Amino acid sequence: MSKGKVLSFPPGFLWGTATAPTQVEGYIENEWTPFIAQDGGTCQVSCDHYHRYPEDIEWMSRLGTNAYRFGIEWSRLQSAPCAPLNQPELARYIHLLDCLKAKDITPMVVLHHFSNPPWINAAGGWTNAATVPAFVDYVTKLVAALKDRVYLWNTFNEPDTYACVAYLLGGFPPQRKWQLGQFRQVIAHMAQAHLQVSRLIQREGRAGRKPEVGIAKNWTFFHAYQRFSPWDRSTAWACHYTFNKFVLDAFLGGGRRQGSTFIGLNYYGRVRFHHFRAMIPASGTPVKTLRDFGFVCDDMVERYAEGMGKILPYLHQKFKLPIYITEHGAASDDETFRKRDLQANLAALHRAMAGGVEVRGFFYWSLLDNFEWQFGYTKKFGLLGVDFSDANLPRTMKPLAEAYAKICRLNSIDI
Ligand code: GCO
Repeated sequence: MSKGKVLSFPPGFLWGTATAPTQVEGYIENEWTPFIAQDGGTCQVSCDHYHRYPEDIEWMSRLGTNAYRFGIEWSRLQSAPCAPLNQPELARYIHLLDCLKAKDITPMVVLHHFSNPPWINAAGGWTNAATVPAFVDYVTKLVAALKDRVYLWNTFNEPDTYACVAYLLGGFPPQRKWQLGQFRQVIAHMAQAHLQVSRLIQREGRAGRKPEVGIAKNWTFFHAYQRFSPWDRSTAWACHYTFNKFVLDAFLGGGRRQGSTFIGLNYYGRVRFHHFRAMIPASGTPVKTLRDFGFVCDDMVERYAEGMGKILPYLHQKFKLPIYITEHGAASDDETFRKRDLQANLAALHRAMAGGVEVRGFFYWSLLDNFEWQFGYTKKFGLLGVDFSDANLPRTMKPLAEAYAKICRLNSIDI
């Protein structure tokens, strides 16, 4: 129920949407191409954003967004280590950037979002130290080609999620389990690559304004379901240590902070542990069971809007860098629930900003219903629905999209 209060955001605040190449483009040759998700789906066509980005940009404009966070797929641009960039593929991304510009939509380019060229995977992916110079070579060429059009660069999307799900939980290719050493190697190599390319971007990049660069860190709160259970508490602590603390230190600890001009925060909610079990739908506990425990969840994790109000001041005080919410969203068929979730999270965001945290933009995950990795097409995060049963993949506005369009247009929320 609205209390009739309006919370305004500062002029120039970026209101955007976010996607990732493997999740929306289709016609991609990377480790996900042969991967069959739990629902039998593959990323092979997905939303066909590869061909249909002009139409999708029209939708963004209709939504009133002024920013778009999307990935550039390395496997399209280089066929071998240090190869020159594939010119037709580069031209397609340049055209996409020009279409955005024509609609006054600011691009934020993601350089790595859970996928690698096949020749990188064949050589051990990010467990191999040689991937670092290969990535630096790629980014050097890409930045030279795009620097007049792009000033916002996001190097790695959720390195913690990638390394964890690929090397500890076995959900992403190469589907390894409990390889803690490899998990740490991947993080260490990505952190080295981040430092090298972010120095390069800060030195080289120019798009009429100073380049900005940072990672997107997925922050999840890990809590014990029973506050006094030593088992639940130690599991929660171990997850917090491994996925939040260790990863933030690797990328931003000590002098490494200078490598970033911002922090990208992907924030969805929390995971509580009960008898060593993660009490979230994404780990297989049904939403209905969780409801009986009194949890409020979307189809993935527990919602925890107050966490948005906690993590922002924490990151601000610790790193003194501006923040972009590079992802927030909810997967559900219940649009009323999604609207409430968005409103609660934006209200917490607004409070944090009023308390002095500099947040420059918010990107809703996601523009489109899409290929949600190991879960396939069952998790509906889109502002726009996509009918995957129709070969034409028609897009339609969901009620949440109307609500988000109003927020973008007015640069404010009603609570
Ligand atoms: C991630 C990614 C996105 C997901 C989104 C919803 O967090 O895994 O950045 O690719 O689709 O977060 O789970």
